[in-house]
Amino acid sequence: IKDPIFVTQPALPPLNEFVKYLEKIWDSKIITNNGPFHCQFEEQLASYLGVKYISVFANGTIALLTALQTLQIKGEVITTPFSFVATSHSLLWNGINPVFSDIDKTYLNIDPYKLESAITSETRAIIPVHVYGNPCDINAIQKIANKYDLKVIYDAAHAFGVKIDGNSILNFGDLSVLSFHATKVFNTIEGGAIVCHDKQTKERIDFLKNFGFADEVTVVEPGINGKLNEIQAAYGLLQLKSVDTYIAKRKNITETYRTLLRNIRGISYIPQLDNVRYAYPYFPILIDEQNFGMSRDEVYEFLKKNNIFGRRYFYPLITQFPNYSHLPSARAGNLPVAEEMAKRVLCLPIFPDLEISKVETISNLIANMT
Ligand code: T4K
Repeated sequence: IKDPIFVTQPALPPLNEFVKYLEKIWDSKIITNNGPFHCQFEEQLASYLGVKYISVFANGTIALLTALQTLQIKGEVITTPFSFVATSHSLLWNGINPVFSDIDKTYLNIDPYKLESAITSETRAIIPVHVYGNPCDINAIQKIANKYDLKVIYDAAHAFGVKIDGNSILNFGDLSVLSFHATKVFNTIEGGAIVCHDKQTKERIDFLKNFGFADEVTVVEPGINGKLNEIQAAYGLLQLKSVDTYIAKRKNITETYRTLLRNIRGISYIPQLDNVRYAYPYFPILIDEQNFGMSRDEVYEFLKKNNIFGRRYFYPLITQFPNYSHLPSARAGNLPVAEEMAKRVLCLPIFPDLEISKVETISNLIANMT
């Protein structure tokens, strides 16, 4: 392969269309602070996603921080070590103690059956992550949350457009947080959102993302600046028109990989459920060194030499970083499945403009590697 292929590449809206939106912004001189594009974007997003209330943000991390502020979470929060580090950083920034609980072997999401043993009298909430857009076991998690009176905030950074039995995954838990980063299925360059289920909470989130201002002279909370500007909101509106095409292309790539890598000893991937509508943000494979004959890192390096830049999301585990490694829940042996999966996983390139012939080349390379 001549030109490098990265794990992802953002899909961009048509430039001529974007210029038309820019002209409107230039004319109005409203460039941020809850402007017309921002309002329209929230409305259309809610309708596309099938959710009642959404508040868009400058990025997913500030949305996560604000979600915790919205519910005034303190004390301990249980989360997964198998995620992007922003998930647990949002806890440290809020002065909350993260408690890590292990993941399940099949979907690599937090394991509800192990979760209960991590609960203490200080636990206030759970932050599960729909890793790679695969839905968590939402019913089992909610049952535990109800039993112990805990809040559930889903890190849904990977779960844009995901539905279960036709219902948005974002309708579960108390809040869900999205990321619209350039590397995501739906991007506004940087961006994110919080989904909530009632008007009052939406209002509180909107205050919190605007310094806590309720009106010109009233500050009700120590809010932050989490606002998305008009240019990115306009870009987002254009992206919404194409997102179904992006998802269809990702689906085609996923199906090609699944077919071509199906019968390779030592390579497996995450199963799909019939009642889920996926958005295909990543294509992770799991490499079993004994059966495949090469370790995950050897495969990663081999592909790199061939100009194919996969990524080891999520290695290292969050619990291996210095801010977390000293925590009791990060101790060796507490998270055996996460530790094993972090050594085995490799995300292969997937993005709307990736040609199927390239997917075939990558799959053939893997098939003939050992
Ligand atoms: N929770 C979860 C579960 C998350 O995964 C994330 C973000 C968050 C929360 C936080 O949301 P945000 O605050 O980011 O909205 C990327 C992203 O920066 C990050 O958004 C994402 N998760 C994470 C999983 O991946 P890197 O360091 O891997 O990205 P980078 O810059 O190496 O990009 C990967 C490849 O994409 C590059 O090799 C080339 C290509 N690329 C990238 C960019 C930025 C492009 O072609 N064009 C581009 O503009 O973190």
